[in-house]
Amino acid sequence: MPPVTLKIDRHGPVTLIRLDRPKALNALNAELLRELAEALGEADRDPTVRVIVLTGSDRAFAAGADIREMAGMTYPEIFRINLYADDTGRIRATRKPLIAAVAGYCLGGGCELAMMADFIIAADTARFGQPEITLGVIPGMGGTQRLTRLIGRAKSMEMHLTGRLMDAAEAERAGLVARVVPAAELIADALGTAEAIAQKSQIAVFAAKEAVHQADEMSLSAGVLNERRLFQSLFGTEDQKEGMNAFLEKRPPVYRDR
Ligand code: DAK
Repeated sequence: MPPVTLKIDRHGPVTLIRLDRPKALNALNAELLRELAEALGEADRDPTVRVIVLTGSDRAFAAGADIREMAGMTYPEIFRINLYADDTGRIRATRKPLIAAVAGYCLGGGCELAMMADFIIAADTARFGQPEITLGVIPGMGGTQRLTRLIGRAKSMEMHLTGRLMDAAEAERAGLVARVVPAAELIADALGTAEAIAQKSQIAVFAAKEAVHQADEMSLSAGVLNERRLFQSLFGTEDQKEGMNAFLEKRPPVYRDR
């Protein structure tokens, strides 16, 4: 069954997934998160896909989790069904590089979803926030943790306590996004970035992604040791020989993911 909340296109080695609930500004409901987890799992399993770009519309990447879906739930119910937890775990476990290309509103669960990607490229129209406090709740998909790690405690705390939004320029200064581009160029820029990653050795790409994410989980010394072991392990690949020999021979490398 094709997804009803997503639009999925292929651009060579890149899968472009668009959140597609326009009437609700792409609010994330259980169906969307399940379909997204499945689409990312399929892209991960497909050997012809090398990088994934996740985007929304010009108006909203996603304006949060679906307030309509949650509003009437009780604590026993939301606890028992563990709402959204399995699917966000599957989304977070995506092994291939995942770029969030964000335009317009990127709020609440939408901001949390964007932060689950490996990095964010923002249009100059993007607005980020964790406004859950204005609804009498707090984030529940990692917002208090990931935003704090990305932009530091002072700014994260201010955003969580006031619910204020941050524009793209501030998000770039604060370290939430890798780059800001004109809105009209967002998808082309994200696809170009994805294409550049797709040309690299996939083994080195997996190692780099794993090592960077470990920075959130490990002490500095354990993280540096882990990085060194990953670095050393890459000398067991043909791609390391190809990459270094190609440099010395002044030619572009041809990686075979071996
Ligand atoms: N949920 C449901 N519908 C939404 C929505 C949302 N988050 N955001 C917008 N919509 C709907 C609006 O209700 C409206 O629908 P109709 O009235 O036309 O039927 C339509 O999208 C267009 O929105 P507006 O008419 O409001 O458009 P405006 O341009 O005037 O305003 C806005 C845009 C983004 C400023 C405004 O829509 C807004 O403030 N939206 C809510 C933003 C928000 O508070 N987001 C945080 C949601 S709470 C969990 C983990 C995490 C979470 C929950 C559970 N578990 C682990 C269980 C996360 C929670 C959240 O994200």
